[in-house]
Amino acid sequence: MKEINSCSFGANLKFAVTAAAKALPNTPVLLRDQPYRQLFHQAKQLGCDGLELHLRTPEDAPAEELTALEAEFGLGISAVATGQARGLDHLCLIDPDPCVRRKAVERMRQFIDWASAVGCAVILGNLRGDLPLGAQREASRKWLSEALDELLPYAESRKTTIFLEVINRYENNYLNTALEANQYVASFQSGYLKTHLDTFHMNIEEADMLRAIRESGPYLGYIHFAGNTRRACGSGALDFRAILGALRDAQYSGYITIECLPIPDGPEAAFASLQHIKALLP
Ligand code: LER
Ligand code: MN
Repeated sequence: MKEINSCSFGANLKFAVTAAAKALPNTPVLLRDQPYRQLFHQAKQLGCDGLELHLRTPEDAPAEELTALEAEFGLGISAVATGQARGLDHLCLIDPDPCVRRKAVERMRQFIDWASAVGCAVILGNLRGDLPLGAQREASRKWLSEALDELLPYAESRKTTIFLEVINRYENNYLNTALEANQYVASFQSGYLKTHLDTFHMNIEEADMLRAIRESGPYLGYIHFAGNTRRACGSGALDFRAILGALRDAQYSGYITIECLPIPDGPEAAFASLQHIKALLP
């Protein structure tokens, strides 16, 4: 395992912000409702290394246009977030209707193709759906595993990683802790499935957030930062110096993506968050 000392830890980290040309209301998307060029411009002005794009479908963002913008602005796309496919198209990988499950898998394949073209990862969060009560509960778990059994070789063939986001119980009713997600990720034995943590969700679910981050080390692919109230980092009770220390201990070297609510507005919340976090870097 490669060694990361405190100096190279800070230097290796990259920062991104959440962005969408069409954002859903009340979602933690900071740069929103503008053409892609303007989203890139704003991310650059904020001093980011990249942005995380939230899409309903890859058809809404031609890959050639986005790769050209990445080159022009010298920014990366950290990941594509897929939750809009559930929110707007009601797709779900464990829907009782096999046609809906098939459409959800196909949408994930399209996202993988798109991510492979622009050089980013694919986030699997709300698209995994909620487990029902009763008899279909175990079948639903199996459907998620079957979907991943199909998607992971495809992702591997496209050299594209899937980030499984750990979400709090009020938004998704399973895979709510880092330990559950890490064990689930490990069961697939694929280098293309990684755990994705989010400080807002962890603050609700983890008895010891710092320990959970440290113990996620080998599985951790990605992390969202927000304050405990989901407002800007530094505005609440979370100790981001300690969180950065835990990420260093976990030998994390990926993106830190700011995903908080756009309060008072997106660029201001992003700026305050980045300023707070960067000042704490070793
Ligand atoms: C998405 O990254 C997330 O954290 C969810 O809470 C959004 O619904
Ligand atoms: Mn998140």
